[in-house]
Amino acid sequence: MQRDILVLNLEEQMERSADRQFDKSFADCTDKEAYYVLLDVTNELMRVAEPIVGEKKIYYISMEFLIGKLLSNNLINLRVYDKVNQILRKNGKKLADIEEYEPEPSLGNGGLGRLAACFLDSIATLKLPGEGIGLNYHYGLFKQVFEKNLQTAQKDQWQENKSWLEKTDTTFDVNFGDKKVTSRLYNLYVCGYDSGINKLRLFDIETVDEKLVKKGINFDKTKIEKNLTLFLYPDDSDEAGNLLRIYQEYFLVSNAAQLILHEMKERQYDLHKLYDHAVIQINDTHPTMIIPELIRILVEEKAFSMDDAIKVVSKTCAYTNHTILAEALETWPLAYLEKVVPQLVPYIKELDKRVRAKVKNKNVQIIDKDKKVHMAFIDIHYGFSVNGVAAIHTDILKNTELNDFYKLYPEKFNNKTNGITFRRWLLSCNHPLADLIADTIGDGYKKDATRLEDLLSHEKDEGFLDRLESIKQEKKKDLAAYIEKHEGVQIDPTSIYDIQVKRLHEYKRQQMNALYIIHKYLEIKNGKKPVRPLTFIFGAKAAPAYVIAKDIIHLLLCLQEIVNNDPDVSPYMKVVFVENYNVTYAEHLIPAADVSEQISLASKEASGTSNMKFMLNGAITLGTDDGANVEIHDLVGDDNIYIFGIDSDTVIKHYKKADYVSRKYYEKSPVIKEAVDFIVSKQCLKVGKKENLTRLYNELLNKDWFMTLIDLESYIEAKDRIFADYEDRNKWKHMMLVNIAKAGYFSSDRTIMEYNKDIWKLQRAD
Ligand code: Z15
Repeated sequence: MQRDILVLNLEEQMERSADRQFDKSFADCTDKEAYYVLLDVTNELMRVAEPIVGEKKIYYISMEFLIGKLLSNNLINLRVYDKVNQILRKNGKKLADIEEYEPEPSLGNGGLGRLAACFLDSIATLKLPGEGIGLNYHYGLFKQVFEKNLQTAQKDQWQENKSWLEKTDTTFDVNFGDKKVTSRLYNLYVCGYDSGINKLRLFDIETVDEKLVKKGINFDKTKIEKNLTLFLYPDDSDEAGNLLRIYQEYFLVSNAAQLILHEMKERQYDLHKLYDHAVIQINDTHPTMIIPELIRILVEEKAFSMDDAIKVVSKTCAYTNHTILAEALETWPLAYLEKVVPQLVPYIKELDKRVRAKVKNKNVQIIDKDKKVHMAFIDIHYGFSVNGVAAIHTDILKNTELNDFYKLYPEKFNNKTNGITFRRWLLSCNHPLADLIADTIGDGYKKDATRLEDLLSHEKDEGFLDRLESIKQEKKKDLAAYIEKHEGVQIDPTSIYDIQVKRLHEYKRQQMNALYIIHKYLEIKNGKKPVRPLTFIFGAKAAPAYVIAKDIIHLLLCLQEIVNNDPDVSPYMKVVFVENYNVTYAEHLIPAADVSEQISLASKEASGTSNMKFMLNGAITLGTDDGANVEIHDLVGDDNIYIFGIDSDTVIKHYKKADYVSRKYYEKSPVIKEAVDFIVSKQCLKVGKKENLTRLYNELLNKDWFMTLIDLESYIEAKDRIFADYEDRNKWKHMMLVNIAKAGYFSSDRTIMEYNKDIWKLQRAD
């Protein structure tokens, strides 16, 4: 009721807020002031919305929640988006301009963090009681700045006095081996689409000292009281941690455990039945210490026997694995844990002892012979569910990577193919497309994404197909303007937009895309011009400590300089590496894409999620049969996707036999040789640094751990073919239609329904 009144009087609310905050009428507010007005009234609407409650709750614990800007999304989910836009128009304002002033909370690195954010949206939309538990980093993922064609990192200043965060009175003591800190809880309201409110709980400490930050993102790593929640770790899938990371992880789980047990007490639940009221989803191994921590508290403070504590906790915790890359599976030296969390060590040893008593196989022991603790193994032995994030990924876990565990606990293993929230990745970032779909098949698809298949009956509907094409064209124009504004580079909206955006990692093979660009450049130089201009767009951050990843960025920035400034070539192709790729940038890039680059080495990308976002927005996938690409391929069929390269079985065999020699491919193929050699050519060295380019060249020739060269020729073939097919406009529009129509499966609503059916078993709150 209260909500309805607020919505009815929205305009009045906005006027009042403008008057209170800025002492002027809303129409007189600058766009920045208008943002604070909308923030204020939207927060108010969320405060009065219905909380989602029930007997059992999911706690999604994660070191990362890459939530992105919240204004548009909250307006959509609160069902006031159209109304607000109407009021804005009346006052001579545009939401797009106002949103530019909203800082993006980049509290995650990439896929894993963004997935957590999509899941919160779907959990709330499906009216499942649940919350996210994470950290309130003062600086999110670093801001990327290019200098002399190199990546540099600056701190990301996202927090402002007025924000979506609600400061609470809840504080907890957190004890480390050598110090004690006090936490404070902040709430961020998560509203589902046309449903109720859940919360994201973000913990912080008050003693953080932002002055600790020196040049760029450097700071004193030893002053834990001052730096604990200062920064999000800028590592994605590898290069992780040290002591500070363990302090952060324990800070997270200690707070989570206290919050959960506090809620159980408030509701007077019997802790022996914890699993009837709480299910904890452990997002990668980062929050694994929640298991020994809960066992410790139950034993030491709640008079549980060790047996009972282990039983109850094991029935409460479930683990999601997001990678098979060995370097990303956390193993902490026992000595580190003894320093940071000595109170957990006896429990970890006890868990290890019980495994040793039960199984002989040394490969499944928690503490190995080098006294390293395998965090994933704690999750698998002492959680009730282990899931991978795409069908092929789960198969690899079962049959290869975690096979010894699968043989022990076949019943624990299950697959949950990732998904994305259509509210952000369609309704919010591509309104015209969402409207066209609603005009064509009704808006049932907004709550049941599988209804998108109804579009298939419009495959001969020329009116529809033409509108589809013109919306893509409109989005390509918008992106050209955005890129011109932010990068100072002009691109041609009639060219083909080929886009690869994701973290920079060798396994994702941006270097292969670079080699194609070199190949195309040389072809054009030799007089072979493409029928239509091509625009190659990249966005990616490299972990600051990941040297080769930064070298790949360097190469691409050098290519951008060479290609765009060459008058023989630039009319036919352009390269743009956008600076500081983040969720906001993704929302501009993805709707404008023609070709979606998903070219990881088969078996290495657990799932990928941008592949789904591109597909939903009508881009065609050029990819390997890896991660969720496999499922996209199955859904759209051979005719609506471009698959190339060796398959995952072949890759795994090469690793097993250790028989991949990249130089062989270089020596055999003049095309490959020419492209690789260009990296250290005079032309490249003129705009780039010898050290970086030579290092990358040598890496490709002597190591190439992710097998770029084995796939390069088949990549070139497939990519030339997809560009040629773009000219068959009817065929292309039909492919767009099929991709959009089949994207419904990748709604995170579907993913969450599966988590709930198989793992969480919560009641919907209605
Ligand atoms: C990360 O973003 C992913 C896995 C990790 O182990 C870490 Cl530390 C970060 C990604 C996967 O690389 C990607 O394939 C997957 O789609 C995503 O998690 C969400 O599951």
